[in-house]
Amino acid sequence: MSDYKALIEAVIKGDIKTAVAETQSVLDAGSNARDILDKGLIAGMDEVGERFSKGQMFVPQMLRSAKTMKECMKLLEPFFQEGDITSKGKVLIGTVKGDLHDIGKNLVSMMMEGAGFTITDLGVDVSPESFVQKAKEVEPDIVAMSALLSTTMPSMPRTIEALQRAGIRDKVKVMIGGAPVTEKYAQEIKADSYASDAGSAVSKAKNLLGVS
Ligand code: B12
Repeated sequence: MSDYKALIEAVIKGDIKTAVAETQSVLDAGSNARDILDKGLIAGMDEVGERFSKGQMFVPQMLRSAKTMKECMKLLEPFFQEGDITSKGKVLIGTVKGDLHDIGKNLVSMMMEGAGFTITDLGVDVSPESFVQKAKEVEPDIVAMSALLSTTMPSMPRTIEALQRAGIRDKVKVMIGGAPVTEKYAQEIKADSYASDAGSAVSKAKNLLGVS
């Protein structure tokens, strides 16, 4: 059993050098990438969120922790690739308008890509119009939206309405996620699916499209 204490501490401190070295060292010691992600990196970011809520950490430190996590994720990325040859389906993904959080969205993209989906990533702060425009262009099977702020969640139903107005709502499945998003909210806004983490996002996407 690996101990992720040092990695968690390095993520909280935003100490990129130590965090990257720790990630490599637990990988070398035989830990699996999924464990490192969940029990090391995400556990560290959860603590960052807690401290931010309590006023013990501020935006610049939060940003530094986010950068640290991103650098560590680069080392884990190859382990999430399953190497499928044929695409399981096309996914258009983005973080909704007004929202700049992209770590979770990138993780979902990465895991989906690893599981064999073809990803078009619109990045962050994506307006309903941009989702619609790109959806017309790439004709995705799934439109996936991420929101990390309760204030940006309403952009999800707005995007669904925009897809409806453009006549493409029936041609795509809509999947949503992000820390404040819930299953109940997904039902309220008539999204087709919700997932609480990147792993279940993959299995739910497969279910939605009926692929294995
Ligand atoms: C890092 C961070 C930042 C960074 C973001 C850097 C980046 N490039 O992403 C920076 C510093 C920029 C930032 C800024 C702000 N932040 Co911030 N941030 C965080 C923090 C600490 C971590 C988020 C994170 O990356 N988590 C790790 C990832 C892996 O988890 P995740 O995003 O939840 O994603 C997982 C699931 O949710 C799911 N998922 C995510 N997206 C999707 C999409 C789909 C389709 C599916 C199926 C699943 C899915 O799968 C993911 C992987 O398992 C959180 C606290 C927290 N613990 O969530 C606060 C937090 C989200 N931030 C918060 C706030 C308030 C802000 C600011 C308003 C602060 C300010 N005063 O300026 C700004 C807003 C900027 C903006 N306009 O977006 C609040 C939000 C409160 C709320 N509910 O509205 C939080 C909760 C902190 C807190 N406790 O108060 N933040």
